[in-house]
Amino acid sequence: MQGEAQHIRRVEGVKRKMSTVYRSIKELPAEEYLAPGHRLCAGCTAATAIRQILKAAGENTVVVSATGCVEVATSFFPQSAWRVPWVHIAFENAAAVASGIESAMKALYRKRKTQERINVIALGGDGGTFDIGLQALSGAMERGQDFLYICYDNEAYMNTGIQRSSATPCYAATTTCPPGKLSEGQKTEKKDLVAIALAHNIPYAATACPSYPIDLMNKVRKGLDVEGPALLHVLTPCPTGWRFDIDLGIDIGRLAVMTGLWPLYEAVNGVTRLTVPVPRREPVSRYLGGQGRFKHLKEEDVAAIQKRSDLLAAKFGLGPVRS
Ligand SMILES: Cc1ncc(C[n+]2csc(CCOP(=O)(O)OP(=O)(O)O)c2C)c(N)n1
Ligand code: SF4
Ligand SMILES: [Mg+2]
Repeated sequence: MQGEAQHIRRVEGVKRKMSTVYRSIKELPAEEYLAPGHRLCAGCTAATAIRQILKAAGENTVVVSATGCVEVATSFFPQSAWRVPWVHIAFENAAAVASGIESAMKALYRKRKTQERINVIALGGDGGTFDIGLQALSGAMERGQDFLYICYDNEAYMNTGIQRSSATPCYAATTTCPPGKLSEGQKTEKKDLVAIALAHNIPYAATACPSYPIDLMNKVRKGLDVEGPALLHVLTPCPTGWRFDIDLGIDIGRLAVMTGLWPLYEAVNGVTRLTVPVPRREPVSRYLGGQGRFKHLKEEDVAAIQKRSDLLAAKFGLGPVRS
């Protein structure tokens, strides 16, 4: 009952303001807030995701960045690729620092020392979110901080050499779960980050992928416009760690969605809705076969992953597998 009461309180606090809704690529802002010349790998879809996120957020935005590929490769001293105010903090405290900024701005506004209402975005990789940053994120969501937390998920600790995280999917090879005689790669299932966020009764949480830019950017707008905490979980295929050709990242992201392994959905005030329909699923073998990290899989491993897609399809209302 206490949880329900808290949820109702949050829902009543949701801003009534309508978000900007982008319908086509032509409507997207031309401004670029991630400068070229950063040092992310060629073909890195995390870079594509950050471009899309910043376009949707606009210039009135502060980004708080946990360490990881995006942070180290965009802030090589004395340069920075960020054209919005940007703070680098430690691995574990992105949500805590974002909370401080949001509270300080709120206090300045209340005391009439500023008229500015800024977007506060905390950004972390899967290691910085699923593992080491989860406590700070949980605290910020529980306190009801008005910010958007974005996890860009390349499914391992890429920046330090492709070590597994609790977002690495079952059976994937990383340097700390290499396949061999005694191992078939990652042994555990990926945590459900959106479910964890929703267990905090937050008003908005969603999945996204830069292969679907309009969907991603509309979700950024909604996450920023809602009052209270919002979370966006973005799958960002990584050519270096997943071992595929650098021109294939967007296709791999599309296949993650079209195989049903990465359903695109949003939960608004506790009501979940699929945002990109999948009337016919592709078999998961198409997604797995394009990536070196799955090349050791046996037939039964692929079947187990197909089963996972079937469960997700039943949960989110995706179509049957294309024959
Ligand atoms: C407390 C702490 N432990 C370890 C590190 C080293 N470290 C820096 S980035 C990183 C990996 C980050 O992984 P993830 O959050 O998934 O981001 P990615 O590199 O994959 O983009 C690690 C382990 C650190 N900076 N601080
Ligand atoms: S290792 Fe992967 S996530 Fe990191 S910069 Fe390279 S492609 Fe991007
Ligand atoms: Mg990572």
